[in-house]
Amino acid sequence: MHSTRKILLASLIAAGSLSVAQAADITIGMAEALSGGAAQYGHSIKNGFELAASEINAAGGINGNKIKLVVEDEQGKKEEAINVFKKLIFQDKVLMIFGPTLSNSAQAADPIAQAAKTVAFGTSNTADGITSIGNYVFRNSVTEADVLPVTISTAQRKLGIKKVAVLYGNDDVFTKSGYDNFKKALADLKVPVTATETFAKGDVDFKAQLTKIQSTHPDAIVLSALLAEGGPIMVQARQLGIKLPFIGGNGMNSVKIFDLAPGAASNDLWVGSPWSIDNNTPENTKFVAAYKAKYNTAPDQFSAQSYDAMHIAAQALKKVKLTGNLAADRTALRDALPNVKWTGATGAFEFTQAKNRAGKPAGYDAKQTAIISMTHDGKYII
Ligand code: 1QQ
Repeated sequence: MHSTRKILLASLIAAGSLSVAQAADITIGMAEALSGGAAQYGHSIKNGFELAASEINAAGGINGNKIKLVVEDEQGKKEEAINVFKKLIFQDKVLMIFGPTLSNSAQAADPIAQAAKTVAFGTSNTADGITSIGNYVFRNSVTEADVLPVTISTAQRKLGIKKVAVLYGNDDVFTKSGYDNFKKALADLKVPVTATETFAKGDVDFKAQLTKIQSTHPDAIVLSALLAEGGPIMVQARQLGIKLPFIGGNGMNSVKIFDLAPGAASNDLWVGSPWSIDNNTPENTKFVAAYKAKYNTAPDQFSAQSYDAMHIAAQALKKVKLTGNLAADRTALRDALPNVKWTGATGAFEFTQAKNRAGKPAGYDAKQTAIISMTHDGKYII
């Protein structure tokens, strides 16, 4: 009996209808920026995924199958994100992909996943329109459109700002979308803008823009930037004697700013956040303790969102009866994901359906009751 079964299994494998790897492991791709300027975010994101996967595997995996992560560095570049997505989808034959890190890369690479009917799940993509790409595109990152109006109204209340200057990167999908949403929030809340200045990826000298801003006497500088430029911008502002508060978006919501703009340079930076280390729910307390034990450093919102995303995917996977037919399994996972409800480190979570540009149902956005908090000199204020 035993040997007959073995022969049957062997012949099925030979016929290509069953693969040993699929029976034993659930292979998930992770495409994040692990080198270059955006690696400041990518490593936190990777840590969150790996922590959650190790917890899930230690608890027996998904219906007995272990999660296996295939990790790729997309370098924070859209061309590289496309390459890595192709490798994961067609060569590694992953069930789904987490990533990429930047919205700029997601806008380029997610259409590859959509065309291959493979889930692309972003945990840090906050620009408008990412999930409009299609119905295999998901994210649990709370968008700039959701967060920035709260950031501005909180800054009005706590800082008493009456007028602001705006500085943003005009060649990146995220920084541009952040600008659009800041502009709208400022108009809605009737906060006049004294000056609007721009910069580009890779710029290193921001003194001309900052000097112009300074001459218009704003109460704060609204900044839509990634850390690679946002750090030097804060340093140079302080060198010019500009002591104004900075109000940032998701790109500035990282403790890495305290390394890039050391000491007093990063004082008075205010951001809205979907997560706070000080939120002491049972789920977050467990996450923070497990993260510190594994990595010997504190988590940030990027690792909190990737940690939750892995658990969200695991909930969907538990509902999927894997058949070994990759195309069918990828689609079954896509169909299961929208129904997941999960309370994790970032709070209660569910998805809401996005629309594509023609107004038809497309991918899925986080519908999260965000904990809006603000970092200020390294401390969160809830
Ligand atoms: C985006 C972002 C960045 C800050 C991710 C690291 O929010 O590109 O959408």
